[in-house]
Amino acid sequence: MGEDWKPMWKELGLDLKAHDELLSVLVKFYNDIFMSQKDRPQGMVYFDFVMSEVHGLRIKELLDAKAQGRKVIATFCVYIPEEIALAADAVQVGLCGGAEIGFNVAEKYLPRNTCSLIKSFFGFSQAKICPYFEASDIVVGENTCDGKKKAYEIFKDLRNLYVMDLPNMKHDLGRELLKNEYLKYLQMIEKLTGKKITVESLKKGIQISNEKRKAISRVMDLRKYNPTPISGKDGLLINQVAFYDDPIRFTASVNKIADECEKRVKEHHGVASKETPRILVSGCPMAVPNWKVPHVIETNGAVIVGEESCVGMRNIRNLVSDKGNTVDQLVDNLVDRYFKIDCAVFTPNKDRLDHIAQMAKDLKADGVVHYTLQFCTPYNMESHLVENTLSKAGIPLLKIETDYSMEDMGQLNTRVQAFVEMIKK
Ligand code: BJ8
Repeated sequence: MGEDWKPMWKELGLDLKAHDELLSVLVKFYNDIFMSQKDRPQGMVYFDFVMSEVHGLRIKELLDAKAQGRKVIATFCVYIPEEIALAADAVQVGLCGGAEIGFNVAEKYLPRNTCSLIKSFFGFSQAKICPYFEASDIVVGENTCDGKKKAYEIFKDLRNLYVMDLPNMKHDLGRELLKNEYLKYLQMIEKLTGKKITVESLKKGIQISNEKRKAISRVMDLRKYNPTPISGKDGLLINQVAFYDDPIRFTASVNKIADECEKRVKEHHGVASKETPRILVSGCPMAVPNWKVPHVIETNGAVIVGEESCVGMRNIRNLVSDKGNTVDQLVDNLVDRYFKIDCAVFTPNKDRLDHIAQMAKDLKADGVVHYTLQFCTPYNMESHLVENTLSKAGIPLLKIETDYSMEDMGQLNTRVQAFVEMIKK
């Protein structure tokens, strides 16, 4: 980090000692995992910079935005439409939740057998080490898995929290529920920001979010080529940064890297040889700095060519139409897109099974690694159906159930190594 951000962190009320420890671990982790990669696209320099300033310059930007009267909305789920925040000139950010930090504090509130993602968001906030949290005006939760749902009940006493209800089934009543929830949410955001959302402002929000999705999709689509122009770790990083960065600046940077990757594809310039086994990773979201499994895969002789995840394809698939003359029509368009998200909390969830098989085919994956967090019932249960689907399609699968600790690294390395050997051409 270029500047001394300590006064800013102090003002935000962070625990400076614990935060310093976190940063020193993260910097080492980042250097080992990302900077050790060879032949990365030049454009990744931007993402390295964003990550180096993720608790510095970006937080300063959020505080500057607040000083200008804008609000900061912190979210945990890709069902919360950024378009609405943008329409009210607010800033939407995803919250930290990818490291085994503050678990001792989190376990004072939550059972030990809670998934790492939930424990991590609790831990980060309660241990006072997440500046995004401290900078936010409101935290928006959602009624998805039981773990999150019940955790928010505890969390509401600790924070300014808004919880959105979500349907569990994709029928007409479910769609109606989602639309009502989005309309209610829109009103809440108007009240919070003091800004009226108009047809024009919502269209602008839709366009900004669509451009972001289109840019990420350009890069992700190029990974189908062999050799693939970008590593899985860098692909994941782009998907992760999407939740923190300014959307317009982010989109421009991603488009630049897409141009570079297109050129690489034309020149057959890849990050791994053509013979390298190609893997699609599917399952639970991987929030920053959860890079464990991708690192294990890519240091065991394979390359990741796609992420079937909310920090991946689920966040960018399908655009929102900006056609409509009323806010209500535009909210309908939002529902059209978001209702298609194939999160495992929905039942039945055949779309996700089809998407995994289709992605594996489109990206020419030699195998799929299904990644779940321990105690994540929706994704763990659904992995059985994923296995059946992929087995019918003749696509090899490795199921990994893990957490944020490093205790199973030895076992993971052995299992991934054996899987990579098996799928070698
Ligand atoms: S749309 S995946 S972001 S809910 S890993 S907390 S499911 S027990 S994160 Fe998610 Fe929205 Fe769905 Fe995506 Fe629960 Fe599982 Fe933990 Fe999870």
